[in-house]
Amino acid sequence: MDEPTQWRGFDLSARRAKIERACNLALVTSAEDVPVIAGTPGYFAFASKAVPEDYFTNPASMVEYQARGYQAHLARVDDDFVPYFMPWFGTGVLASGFGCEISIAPGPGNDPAVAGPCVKSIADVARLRLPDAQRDGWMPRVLGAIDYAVACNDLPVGLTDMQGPLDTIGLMCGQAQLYQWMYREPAMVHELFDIVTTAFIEWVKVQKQHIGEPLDASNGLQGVWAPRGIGVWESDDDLVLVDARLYEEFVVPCVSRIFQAFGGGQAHFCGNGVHQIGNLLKIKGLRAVSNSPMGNVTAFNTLQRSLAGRTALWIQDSAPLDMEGYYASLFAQVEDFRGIIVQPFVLDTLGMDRAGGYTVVDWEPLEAANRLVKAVREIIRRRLAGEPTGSEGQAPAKQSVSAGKLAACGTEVAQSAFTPQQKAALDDVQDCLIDFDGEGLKAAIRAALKAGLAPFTIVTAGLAEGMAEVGQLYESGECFLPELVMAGHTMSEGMAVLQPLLTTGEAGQGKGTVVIGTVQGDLHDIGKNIVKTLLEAAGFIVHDIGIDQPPAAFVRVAVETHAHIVALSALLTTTMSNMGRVVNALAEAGLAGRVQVMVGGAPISREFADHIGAAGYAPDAVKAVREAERLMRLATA
Ligand code: B1M
Repeated sequence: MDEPTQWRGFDLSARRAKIERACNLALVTSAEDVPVIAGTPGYFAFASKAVPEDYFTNPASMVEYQARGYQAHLARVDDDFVPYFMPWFGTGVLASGFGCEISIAPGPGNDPAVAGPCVKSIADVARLRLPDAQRDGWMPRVLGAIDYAVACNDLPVGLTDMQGPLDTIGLMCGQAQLYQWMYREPAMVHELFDIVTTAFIEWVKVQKQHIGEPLDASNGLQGVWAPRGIGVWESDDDLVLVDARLYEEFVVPCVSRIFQAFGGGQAHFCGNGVHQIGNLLKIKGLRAVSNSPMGNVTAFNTLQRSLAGRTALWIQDSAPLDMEGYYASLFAQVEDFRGIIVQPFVLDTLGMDRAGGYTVVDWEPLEAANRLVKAVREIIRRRLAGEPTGSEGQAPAKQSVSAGKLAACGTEVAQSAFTPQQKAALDDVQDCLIDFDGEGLKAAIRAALKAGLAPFTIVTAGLAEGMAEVGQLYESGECFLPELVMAGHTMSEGMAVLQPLLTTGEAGQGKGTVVIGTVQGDLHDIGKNIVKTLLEAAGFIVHDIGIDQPPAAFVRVAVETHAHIVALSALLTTTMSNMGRVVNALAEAGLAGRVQVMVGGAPISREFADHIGAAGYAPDAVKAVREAERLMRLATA
């Protein structure tokens, strides 16, 4: 690759040399050695103000928009950014090649994403074929944009968004389904990982052919120019959701294959992945980790110390509101700055608060970027000089796992009320649930019935206690989403035996009809699906209306199903306000008071729920069941 030494009069070689030294883990002796790359509104539509309407349909529009932005950035921001054209078509391009539909919410500030799974059964897996990049899904759009940029613009061209095998398969199957298959159909899941990994590698090769770049280097990986030896990146966000054993078995070999095909690579994830550090270090060809600590300083410190001197670490948060305070606390314990690249995204409309959440900002991004670069360099300078960073005495940032423990849910039943035989039967019920042994659970429930226990007692003192134990393990970080999904699924199998035996009075306790969905503009559904699984497992009738749902859809299904509760999920700060619109629409339809609204999702808080007039709120799926039960008690009081 013949790399230009300058672009539109801006020097690129000094910037590249600095990034290369960091990626090669060169010693850091001055703050100037640490690359700081402040991605001002680069390629996302999310939280951007001025993305043109035809951004995703007209390659010229996308290329010109980015080129204008980078030129303004280079003229005003004193950082280490190396510009390149990012053919950005959202996070679902590879999944779309396998048949997933892509959806894009109307209006500015929205990026394309997968609208729903395309692999719904084991038979669908057998039918999967390697995508043809010239024909399938959104791949031709990416190639069209690359071809246009290569032919008609002077920007170097990089790779599109590269969701890795775990994320892509999660999008193709739906994470809840994938996690069950990991336990129940491991051979088939291995096949899936194999075909998606092959497709991933082929897809990168095709892009590189069109770009004209070597396999083992790149003009751009997620905002960063990459030197020889780092030819690819993969987004591995879902690693925070799964436990280390599943990740090692299914994912590590595939990412190793990918990185080895391109000389080495960068793995990206948002959030706390401390439990996967051992696995990350087992990935062959891992040259860099890109992580958004999202406010979790404790997890960042563990990650940083474990990677120091072994791989580069690109720190990729959304720009924090309190730039000085955030980076002071993030770097307060860093002893070794080798390999660190500070690479925040400075969005037009949103910044990160101290807890890692997002809030609306009113800053001029280029000015904010300069402030950020200055703050980061000053803090690193102080650390290297052994001076205080200024974070001393600040409240500790978010801890890695919630310290709160769940009280056992369900009706308290005095253990002494049971005979030894009944006690043993209930223990069996709990053990089978915790072992995800559906058949064993059904047998244990039958044994418990034979021992004279009432069906409702088996639910509360057996299943619910077992579920509470899994919930505690989840909350303390000892088990992860796949285990929560499996426990919920196993509980549903047990409930199928008990359901017909529950008398109306018993069944009425804590049960009801729920309409659940993700609000308009939001395509995240992993959390919503877990909440649904656990509500069903607890005996609620749940109507799932899916993702990106307008207020009218919630109202219509609530009326049709005589729902007691409408449950709303949102993961984006930009879509939270759509929850309030559902509350208003229900009131306009005359359902206020008759239907309780419950809200949840990472950016949602009790205060926000109160603010929009939602009666219920839960921070996680385990507590969502208890909150739904509380709302039912309110409704029947
Ligand atoms: Co997105 N994403 N994402 N993403 N994504 C986040 C949420 C983000 C925090 C990442 C980041 O910036 N660091 C950020 C949101 C920032 C903000 O606005 N606050 C973000 C962004 C910006 C985006 C895009 C805009 C990126 C882009 O394309 N520019 C884009 C938006 C697409 C769209 O929605 N229109 C996007 C896309 C995606 C993927 C498609 C790639 C994928 C979603 C796949 C899917 O859902 N099928 C994805 C993922 C996976 C994430 C992260 C990595 C994980 C989210 C998740 O599923 N967590 C996330 C970063 C992170 O958190 N590490 C990120 C696990 C899940 C179990 O937790 O959903 O919180 P959660 O659910 C919990 C509780 O919140 C609660 O219970 C659940 C279980 O305990 N809960 C409820 C949830 N709903 C509830 C309802 C209730 C009660 C409790 O009552 C009704």
